[in-house]
Amino acid sequence: MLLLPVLGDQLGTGLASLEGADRSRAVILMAEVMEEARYVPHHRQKLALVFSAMRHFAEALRADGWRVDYRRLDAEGSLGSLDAEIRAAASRHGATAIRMTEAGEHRVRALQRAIPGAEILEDDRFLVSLPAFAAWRAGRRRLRLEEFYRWQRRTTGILMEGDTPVGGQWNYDAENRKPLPRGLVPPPAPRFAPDAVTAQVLAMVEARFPANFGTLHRFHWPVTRAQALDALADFVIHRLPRFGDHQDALAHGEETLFHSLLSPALNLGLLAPRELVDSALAAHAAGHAPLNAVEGFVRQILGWREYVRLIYLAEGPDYVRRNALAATRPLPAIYWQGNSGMACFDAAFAQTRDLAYAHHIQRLMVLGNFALLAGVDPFQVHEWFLTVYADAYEWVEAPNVIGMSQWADGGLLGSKPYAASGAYIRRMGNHCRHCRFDVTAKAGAGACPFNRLYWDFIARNEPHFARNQRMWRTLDTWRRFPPERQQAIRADAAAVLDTIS
Ligand code: FAD
Ligand code: DLZ
Repeated sequence: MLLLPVLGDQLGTGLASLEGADRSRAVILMAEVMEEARYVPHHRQKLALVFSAMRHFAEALRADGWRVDYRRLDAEGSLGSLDAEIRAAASRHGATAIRMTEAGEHRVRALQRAIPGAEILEDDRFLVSLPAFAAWRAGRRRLRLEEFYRWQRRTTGILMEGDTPVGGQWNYDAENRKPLPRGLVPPPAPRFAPDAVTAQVLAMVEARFPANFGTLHRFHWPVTRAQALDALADFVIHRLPRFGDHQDALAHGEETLFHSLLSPALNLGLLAPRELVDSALAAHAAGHAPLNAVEGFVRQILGWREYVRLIYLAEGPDYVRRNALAATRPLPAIYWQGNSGMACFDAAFAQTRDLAYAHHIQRLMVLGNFALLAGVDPFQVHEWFLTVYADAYEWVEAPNVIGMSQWADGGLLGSKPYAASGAYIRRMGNHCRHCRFDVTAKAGAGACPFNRLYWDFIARNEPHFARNQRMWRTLDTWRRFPPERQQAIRADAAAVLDTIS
């Protein structure tokens, strides 16, 4: 008998370990286990999503003729860890072989490798393999998304005409920074009402994880492949056409704008990245979505998503401990309470709590930017982001937090820190009009805290930024401030940091 353990984020039938297996001589093992539920105290919607999607996938496999041994967290005799469940199942079924698809996270990869005799296959649900990346990277002085992305555009031929990019430009970033115009109401994202399986899981999560972060009453995530395909179709029809224009926008009272909300389904394996890319390309070919939208979307999937995963894998398990700016402040309580008084921060917090979702600019330029400016320990920031989102898996979360957002890898992933004052937040949306802090004021109790912290962040990290050409102009501005102004800025930042807990 061949034992085929399938992890909770491997919920697609094209999985390498299932390909070609003889169903009459194989048993699939799926196990809900406390160790996975507790390695961070996941948002309760994340737990419900993973368990519900696992249960639905097990049913789909059975309907497809597979024998599935499904171990529920709330059943008698649950063993607590994936390796204990795999070893017990191997003995229960008299397995003569064990075959698995490699896990996404280093932690679970190590656990898989420790199972004697197990065959571990590369996870080919991604568009670029680690060996291909290693070969491309070899000899390069530095890594940059733009170069990786162009390499992938050339390799795949996606949005290419021969050797030139469709439309003559590699990216349309400059067109993709429009705030939401007054009167434009983004279409609501689809909501998938919980069925009986999900309702049972929601009750289990409510009962067993009462202290975890997040509310459950707005759980509407797709939990099956059919629902995930509906979510994709809905995005392509209703939101993709304006995805590019307002990709970087922030808007008060708008939780999802023109974003796809597909990352939870994609990261579980309910959708494949190529499906997303192809749907966007088809919409463009049919004249339904403009090039700036389609290219912007393709860049997120073919570019960023692949790039961050490969950096995570290549850099190894210690990556999450990098702290290039030597930041040590404990994560402030506002990240758990959402009572900062800053309209942008508290709005991002509230939807994180209620949806287990915030869009990219909220994560990067509000929640991440604040931690960066305040000098929060990047590992604590990493643990928070890994905890609070429905789409959070270390392979994608850690490079975004440690690398992109906190610049804790010293510029391996991104050329300069995503640090900004309140002026950026004001430019990209209308939160500041709803805020009790004054975004036009630079210092003092009533001034926007992003303003009060920005120059202190630059000053604090002067020695690091002196080595970074892209920061020279900013450093130069700081150095031209008269000493008394510099002192006042630093004292004001110290005062705001004292009040943040
Ligand atoms: P859209 O805006 O609709 O984008 C389309 C798709 O592109 C996403 O579904 C996602 O699969 C992909 N994508 C876009 N940007 C990125 C990126 N930077 N890295 C990887 N994939 C990307 N993404 C996660 O999937 N899990 C995480 O835990 C996660 N943590 C993040 C933490 C921080 C601090 C930052 C700055 C970004 C993080 N991201 C994470 C990336 C990005 O913010 C989310 O993928 C995106 O917000 C998901 O929402 P969406 O599906 O509506 O995305
Ligand atoms: C995220 C998660 C959770 C909460 N629970 C389980 C589980 O009980 N069983 C399981 O097989 N997988 C779970 N997962 C997904 C794993 O954590 C995921 O496979 C690893 O993060 C590796 O990427």
